[in-house]
Amino acid sequence: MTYIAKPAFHHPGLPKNALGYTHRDYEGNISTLCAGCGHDSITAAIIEACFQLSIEPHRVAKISGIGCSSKTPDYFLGNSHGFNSVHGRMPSVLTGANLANRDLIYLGVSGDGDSASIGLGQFAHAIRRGVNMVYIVENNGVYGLTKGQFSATADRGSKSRRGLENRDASVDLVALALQLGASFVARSFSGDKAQLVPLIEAAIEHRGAAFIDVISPCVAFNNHPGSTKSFDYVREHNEAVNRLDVITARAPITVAYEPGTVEVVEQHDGSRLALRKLAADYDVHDRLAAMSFLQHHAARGQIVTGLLYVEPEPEDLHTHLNTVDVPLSRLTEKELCPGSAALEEINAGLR
Ligand SMILES: Cc1ncc(C[n+]2csc(CCOP(=O)(O)OP(=O)(O)O)c2C)c(N)n1
Ligand code: SF4
Ligand SMILES: [Mg+2]
Repeated sequence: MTYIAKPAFHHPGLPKNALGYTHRDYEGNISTLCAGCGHDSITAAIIEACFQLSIEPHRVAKISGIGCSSKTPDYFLGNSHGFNSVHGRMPSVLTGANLANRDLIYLGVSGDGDSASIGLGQFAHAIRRGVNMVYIVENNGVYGLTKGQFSATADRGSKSRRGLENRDASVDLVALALQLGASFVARSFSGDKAQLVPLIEAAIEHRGAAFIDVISPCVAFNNHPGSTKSFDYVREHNEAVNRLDVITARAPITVAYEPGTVEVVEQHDGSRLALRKLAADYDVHDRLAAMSFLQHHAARGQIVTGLLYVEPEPEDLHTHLNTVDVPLSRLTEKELCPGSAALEEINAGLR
């Protein structure tokens, strides 16, 4: 973590959002990552998405594990709640926080080592439980922080900086998220801000388990020929299936579309996702087709990006558990201790 705070002053002419905040109000401390690291671009995309959505910073909880990627919450939303947890344990900490206070927006930030190796079980259970969150993996195919060992998402046959070949099969977190029942699944690239920002906005608006795998090149250890997570490789093999515009319930529709050029997905909170299709045959509501589409393209070395699957009416963990609408953290003694008569009735029902 860095403690180099950014100076608070800014140009008086900076654009403001609906809350009167500038981008500066969504920034954090100065990044200590390597110059050019893909993770810094994801930080910038998160700042832009929160600015665009006019989110009140105190309504966000950012939770991460350990790694260069997991350090990044220090570099955005400096006025939000934050918890830098233990390696691979972000999902369970986030699940617990979400259960205690359902009113916050949960932003889980993790790495491919953090989520696909030590934290794979944690990743699986948070997704299958439908925790209402935005789960971002900053995927560079290596353990950046510990000097570039292959991670579990490194593709078979890809090469390390020193020429060593990875012989193991790779874990595809997008395929897993689809299989585990995530209600919003996307893949993007840190070098494509125009694609990434609306995906993050849509994931924040989504009321269920939203997963975004962002290929994020590590310029220090995995940006060479032979790597399949380098800037050049991803640019050459990127197959975007759609482009997204997010129209929130709060903002008026300002974009005019030709009929038939977009599919508008209505979400239950009133927001709309306008999808401009790039692959004509791609259906974002067909989980099985998405899985097979991904596998077919991966076999040809292509990286499919965009919004890959979405459920417009998702259910989350609180629905599954039938919890009360009020955050548990705000329940008073009166609600928590309904008295001995109520206890007697429960006991009688168990006899
Ligand atoms: C329990 C535990 N085991 C191992 C480590 C050492 N360690 C720190 S970060 C890391 C991997 C980080 O990789 P990733 O999540 O991909 O993040 P990146 O640095 O690539 O962004 C490891 C193995 C640790 N901190 N804690
Ligand atoms: S080691 Fe890699 S992942 Fe870590 S800050 Fe440097 S470029 Fe980024
Ligand atoms: Mg990594």
